[in-house]
Amino acid sequence: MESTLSIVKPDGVSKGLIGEVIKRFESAGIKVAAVKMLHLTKKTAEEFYAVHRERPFFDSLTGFMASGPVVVMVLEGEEVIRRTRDLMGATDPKDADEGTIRKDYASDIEKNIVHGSDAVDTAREEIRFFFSGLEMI
Ligand code: 3AN
Repeated sequence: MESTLSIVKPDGVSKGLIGEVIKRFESAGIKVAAVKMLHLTKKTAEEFYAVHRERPFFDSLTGFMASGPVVVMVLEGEEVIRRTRDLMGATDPKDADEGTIRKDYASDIEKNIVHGSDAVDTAREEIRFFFSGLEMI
């Protein structure tokens, strides 16, 4: 059993897609182990995306992530990291496969609706960033 962190980003929340994103995951047999809504500060978004600190899009990305509420969740299942990312589609919606969340709803590479951890170690760190053990089922 594997765990991952997913975020419905501010564009997903404002477009009314919280339920749709969770439905895509649950319909694939993925379990929601924890979920909450937050409005990140710019500083918290910068801490979360610290690996991208040197990238040219860092300021814009973290500003966007702090622009409205997000829904953060812990997902569980076999190979859930890869499966979640398959359901999300490529980072840039122009490259995303048909039927993926980003292909269907994302407007561009920054406002791409949803986040999913990319590896076991980053998933562990990202889950710990947002959730205490007590908050997980
Ligand atoms: P993913 O979320 O698909 O794992 P990462 O980890 O490479 O993608 O990038 C993290 C986030 O940074 C993306 N979800 C996207 O919002 C943003 N991002 C990545 N590349 C760019 C870019 N070239 N321009 C603007 N934003 C980007």
